[in-house]
Amino acid sequence: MDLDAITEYSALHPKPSGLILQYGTAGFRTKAEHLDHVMFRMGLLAVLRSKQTKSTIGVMVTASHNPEEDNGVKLVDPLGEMLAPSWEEHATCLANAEEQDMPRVLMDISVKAAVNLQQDAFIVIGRDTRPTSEKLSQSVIDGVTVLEGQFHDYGLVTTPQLHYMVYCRNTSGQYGEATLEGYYQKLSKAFMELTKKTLCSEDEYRSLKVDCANGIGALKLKEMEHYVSQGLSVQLFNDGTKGKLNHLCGADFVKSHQKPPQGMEMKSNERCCSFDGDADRIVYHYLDVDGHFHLIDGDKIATLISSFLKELLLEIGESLNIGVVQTAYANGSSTRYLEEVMKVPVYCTKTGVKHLHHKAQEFDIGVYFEANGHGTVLFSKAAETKIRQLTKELEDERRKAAAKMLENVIDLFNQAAGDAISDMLVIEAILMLKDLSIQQWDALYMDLPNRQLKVKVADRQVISTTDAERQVVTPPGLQEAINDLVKKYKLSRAFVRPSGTEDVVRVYAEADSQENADSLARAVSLAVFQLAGGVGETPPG
Ligand code: G16
Repeated sequence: MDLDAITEYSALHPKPSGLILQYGTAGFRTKAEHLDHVMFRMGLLAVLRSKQTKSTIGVMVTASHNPEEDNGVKLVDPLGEMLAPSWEEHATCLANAEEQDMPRVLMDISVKAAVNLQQDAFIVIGRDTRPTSEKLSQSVIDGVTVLEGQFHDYGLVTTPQLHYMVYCRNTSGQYGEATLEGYYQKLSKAFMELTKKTLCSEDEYRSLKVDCANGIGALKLKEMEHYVSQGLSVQLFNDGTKGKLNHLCGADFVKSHQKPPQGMEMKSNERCCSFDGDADRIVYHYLDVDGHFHLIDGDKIATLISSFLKELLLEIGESLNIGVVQTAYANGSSTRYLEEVMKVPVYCTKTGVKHLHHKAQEFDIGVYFEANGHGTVLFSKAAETKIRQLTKELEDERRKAAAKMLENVIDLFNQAAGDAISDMLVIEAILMLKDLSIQQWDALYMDLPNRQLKVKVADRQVISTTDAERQVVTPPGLQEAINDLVKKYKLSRAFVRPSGTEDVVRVYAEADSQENADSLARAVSLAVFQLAGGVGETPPG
């Protein structure tokens, strides 16, 4: 390792002294102007990780659902999954080392992680459409090159597309071809195969309005459109030509405000969906004949998908185990429906797809979705092999057709990461195949009214939690206060947790009516403000 060169180049990407950042829920996220040194250092770290794993590592420059002024970076591990927890710690140490200490910290990491510095390294880089992303990804490249890593810059891609590229490269193309063309071909082939025999030829099932959050999803859907146009026509809104990224639109806005996105023409009963800024989340929505807005979030997506998968398995006559993984944000009605009506085991993990992904790997078929629309389905290697074998061996036509369908479903899901484009195609295929309208899907169960709020505190790390974030440990007294408030409402539940992507504490409440959910959320926000060092305006309570 050429420490002099590292020191020299690092000086071109200086760390603002005293700035401390944490590798959070989805990497580093903060105002873009504070991130140049982090990008350079993540370029360095990616090279070490690549040498250690003897694999291609991904670096994605994005702040996903955050405002346009923010940016962020996360590393993608060999099978397209999120960075291993021990390396998250290395990332935090390296990002926070003061300028003069940085080369030594880098050396320490390479010793601790037993990195063979002679090994070659290969890094793939992607970025979203934020105005700051191009320059920041150049800083990543600077970090990679000073450690003599090789790289390929994919430029503008969705986050899940970059995860896909990493997975493809590390499986020698077995998972797919590591190009955008390869991604579009793989998904569209599976989608067209799945839907070609659908009896429903009505136009209503074939067109979909997509709110692209003024982000990268719009560019990539435009590129993909012609591959699937015989099966689905998509009409794009908030495609980035006028509006600001994630502003009053996109999956995060729609889910947290429970409102239609601005800039989208919605007629009653039309099927609409929203992506987030880097197209790894999707939620569906529609207006009913009375003009009321209905949100179909990640919980209902998980329900639709798992019931379809269960039906297919029944038809094939295979008893592979299915598990659904959620977080504390999952609506109580969804968990009840999955467990009591569908008889599917449900597990709760901490927020962050890395936790859900990990849990979902324990099943033959692991369905994971956060309520915010971030999720996918994982098939174990054994399950995948079994299903592919059955498509060849089965003689009974119905069973064989069901096995083929399941094989296409495997290919249609992005098994490296939650992916709005891939999830959208799976959902559209299921709705076509089951001849379901969006209203029928929505009617599977009634969500409990809920509300999410944010509270500003001086230091959000004063809040620590346990029990998959459903209980507060510190500061003392806060959990007791929440318990007392929850007791005042029927069918109620509330929890708070520090965000890992924004400088806020998140508050979630649900209850028997919207008025009660709102009132409980406000009361809990006030308790957080009073007991956890709130700053700025006191919440109304
Ligand atoms: C990221 C994570 C998600 C998480 C969300 C909010 O989403 O990938 O798993 O639910 O942040 O996290 P927090 O509540 O900790 O701020 P995205 O779409 O922004 O990458």
